Amino acid sequence: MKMTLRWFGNDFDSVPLWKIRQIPGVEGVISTLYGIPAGEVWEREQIHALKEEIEDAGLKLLGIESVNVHDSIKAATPERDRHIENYIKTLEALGKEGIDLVCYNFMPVFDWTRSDLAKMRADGSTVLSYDQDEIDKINPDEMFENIDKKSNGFVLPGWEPERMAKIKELFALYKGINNEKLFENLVYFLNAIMPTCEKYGIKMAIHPDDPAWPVFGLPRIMTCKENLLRLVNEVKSPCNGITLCTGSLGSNPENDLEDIIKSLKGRIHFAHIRNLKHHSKGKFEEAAHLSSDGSFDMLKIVKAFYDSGFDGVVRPDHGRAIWGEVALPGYGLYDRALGAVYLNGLWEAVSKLSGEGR
Ligand SMILES: [Mn+2]
Repeated sequence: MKMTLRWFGNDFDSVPLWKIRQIPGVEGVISTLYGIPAGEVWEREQIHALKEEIEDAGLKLLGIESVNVHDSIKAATPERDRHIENYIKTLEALGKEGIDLVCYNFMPVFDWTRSDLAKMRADGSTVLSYDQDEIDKINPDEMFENIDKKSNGFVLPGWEPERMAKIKELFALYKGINNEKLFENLVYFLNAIMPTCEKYGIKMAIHPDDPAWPVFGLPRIMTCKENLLRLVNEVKSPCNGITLCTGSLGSNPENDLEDIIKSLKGRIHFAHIRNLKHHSKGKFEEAAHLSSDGSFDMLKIVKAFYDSGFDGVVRPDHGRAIWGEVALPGYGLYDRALGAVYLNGLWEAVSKLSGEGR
């Protein structure tokens, strides 16, 4: 297992690389060229510069999160093939730079959705939270305004202002697209890029939808075991795999995380491991990583990864805002560092107790 932290680059992240390097057990970062809009080609020189900057800080660039998929591909508009060609060019540039892991998602219009980015907890920390009743009361424009106002001045991944300016157009694009059609479009995209992924050994890792159910009437497909399995079976190349995000899949308490991890043995290319606290159906907040702070048994989750032979890249996911840190909501240094160390501790325990010490 390779422990990493997500890093958005010097221009966007409040956390410098040298601080990440001082977290015990963190080998590298997962990063992206954050300023490039979905659909544009990434130049090899830009990727090389990012890699060099990270390596100069004594870390490795262990994957990209994300290379975003253009809406024309998700909605199968006439421009999709041109955008797929661009995506392939980006993959080639990444492959030539030795990058072998790409996380992406296939959620229409919005990336992840939360109703509050700074819910106050009893101990004074704040967390991201979700309440379906709140979401039902607002329209997508208000949603964007809420998110934008509370983002501490940072640009949040998936909520870039230039995208949100076109929100009505984006909604119109998905008229008539149901879950089945969206799934077909995903398979079309994957079949088109797989030869390039195979050539360069790039593992594609789709991120589950967050939360794991339809929001604002838009279709959502990466929500449960059945659909994840359907995807890996439909596009059989080993380069087609999953980002197993426990927080996203676990937003629906009916998803049995251990069972999903075991069922996807060999096809999980990347893991986001975090905890959630469920309040009632459709209502949760993001807890600290520690099991007792939330609703998940983190030891059992880590053991399920270990037992299924997982040996890939891991990162803690959203953290609480603690100790007065001002950062991108969910992406401060302190709580994610605690998360990384805790997950490393669980992994060490599981691995040594198994007698293998892997
Ligand atoms: Mn995640």
